Amino acid sequence: MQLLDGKWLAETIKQELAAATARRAAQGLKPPHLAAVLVGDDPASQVYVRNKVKSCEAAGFSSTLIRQPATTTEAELLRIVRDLNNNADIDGFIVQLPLPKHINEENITLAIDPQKDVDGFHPVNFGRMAQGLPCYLPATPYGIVEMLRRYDIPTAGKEVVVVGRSNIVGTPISILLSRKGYPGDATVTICHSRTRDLAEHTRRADILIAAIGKADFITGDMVKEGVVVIDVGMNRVDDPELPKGYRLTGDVDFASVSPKSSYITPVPGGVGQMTVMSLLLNTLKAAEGGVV
Ligand code: L34
Repeated sequence: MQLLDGKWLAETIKQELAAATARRAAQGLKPPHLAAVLVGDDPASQVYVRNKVKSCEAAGFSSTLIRQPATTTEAELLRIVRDLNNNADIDGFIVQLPLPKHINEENITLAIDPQKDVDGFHPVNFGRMAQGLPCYLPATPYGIVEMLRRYDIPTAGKEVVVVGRSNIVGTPISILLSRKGYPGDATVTICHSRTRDLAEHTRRADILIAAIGKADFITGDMVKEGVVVIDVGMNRVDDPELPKGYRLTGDVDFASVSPKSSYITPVPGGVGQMTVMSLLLNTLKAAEGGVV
């Protein structure tokens, strides 16, 4: 079993990004500038956005964090989005999800200028991704393909099983891995809450991608020997013995699955780290003239 070390890869990518920023500076170009909008005080979102801002600093990027109270109205948030669309100094921006229930996430996503949509959530970017056109790839799927690429894990002809069909992970990663070329050319199965006999599918997987949102859901008896496991889960489980009061665990039961796997991502230190780096890679592309 070999760990797919997201933390180490993220450090490597940060150095590459810092070098790119330095090359830009030598040409008299400004650093890439990312803005993030954080509405409310969801504790996990605070951590994720903080990691994004810190990574910007490490890569020499500029960043702007716009914090809004949970009581922000949809109209107010739409105004912030439009201001960011029109702000020539900002290369790309994101609105961290989830949003408070009284705000319609779809309306917000649709209001973002696709050229600045470094999350790749706008239907224009999603559609371009599905057709293999230049686009901003959504951060988590981008992080996963980048991880497969940098660890030289073959995908052509492989059985990939994706568990979960969300718009931001399950659906786009299944499209990316079935597209022509590398990392792609795989035979992809998407499983979800209505799948009959989930384990029958997961046991066939050469590459298993778990994006369900249920702690330790995939167990050792559900995978075959030699499987490559990508754990997208980021679950907080109460643990009063720990200083934080919780521990972080993925959708995969690491203890029973890791002995059977050839490669596996840890949580934390796996896919989450790559998600943050993908956002920065997209922001650099945006600063270089965009892709849409
Ligand atoms: N708009 N909303 C928007 N874009 C995104 O790309 C996201 N996502 C997901 C949630 N909402 C979003 C993220 O940023 C998930 N996500 C994310 C980002 C970073 C990390 C995890 C998920 C991360 O840094 N994970 C660390 C551990 C963090 C901790 O200690 O809690 C890790 O090592 O996995």
